[in-house]
Amino acid sequence: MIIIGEKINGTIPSVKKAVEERDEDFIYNLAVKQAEAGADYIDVCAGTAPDVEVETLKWLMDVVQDAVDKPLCIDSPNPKTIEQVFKYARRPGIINSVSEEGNKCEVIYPLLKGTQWQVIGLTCDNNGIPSDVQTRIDIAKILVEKAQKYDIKPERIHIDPLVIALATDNQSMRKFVETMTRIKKMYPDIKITSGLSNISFGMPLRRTVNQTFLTIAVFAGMDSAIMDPCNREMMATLLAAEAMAGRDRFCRKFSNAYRKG
Ligand code: THG
Repeated sequence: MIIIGEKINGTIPSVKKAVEERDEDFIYNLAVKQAEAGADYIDVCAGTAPDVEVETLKWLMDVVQDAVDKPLCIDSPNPKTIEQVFKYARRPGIINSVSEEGNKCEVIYPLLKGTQWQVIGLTCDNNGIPSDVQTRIDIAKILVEKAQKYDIKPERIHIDPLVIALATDNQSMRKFVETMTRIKKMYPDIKITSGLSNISFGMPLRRTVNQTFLTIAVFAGMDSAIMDPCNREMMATLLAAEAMAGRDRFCRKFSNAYRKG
């Protein structure tokens, strides 16, 4: 599993405060802790108003890159922001994200041409998140076909099928799995990613629901996860699910992580 550490996100109150106070130690520690816990990429999201987003994101990127060697996952809904901060990344990472909303692909894809950067593609467009599987697949197809024009191969693309809360649509998990399965059949080298907490909005016992989501998603073949690697229960669930999915020979990773003594 490719782990994208989600904790440096300005929508989390403690992070928002640290960002406003330019508390370098706080952000530095979040980066180090996530890297030590197993993050492969460190997501950075300013979560601020667009007028200060570039400045904020540049600061976050500098602090994280001084702290750890892990590549960044640059998280912004504004393609113009990503375009402006892109040059401050010291190594190729992941752009989070493009979609069929507005002109995102047209702004982002040219930046990635001829690089090793990867990109997350959300299956939504100007009409929002489709509730049906077929429209999501159609959007994923457009995102991949547009990418091909810039020599961005499917192996550099993570499709995020955008899980809808189970409390809103009781078929949401089934739709997620079907979307993932069909996209992977079309593009065997593509990666499927997701956040882990969207499924449980509006439900009690959210942690349990999120862990169950992860278990099923891993078993169904999810390749990357935007998650909190410092959440020990979630990480244990991940390793157990990978073992059950046949992705951990001799349960070695699981045993090495949790065997006593
Ligand atoms: N898809 C893509 N990008 C995304 C998301 C997605 N970026 C943002 C978001 N969803 C993923 N990031 C977060 C970050 C923090 C939390 C949830 C999603 C969060 N954190 C709590 C905290 O830190 O206080 C609790 C963490 C925990 O207990 O596990 O809720 O879906 N492409």
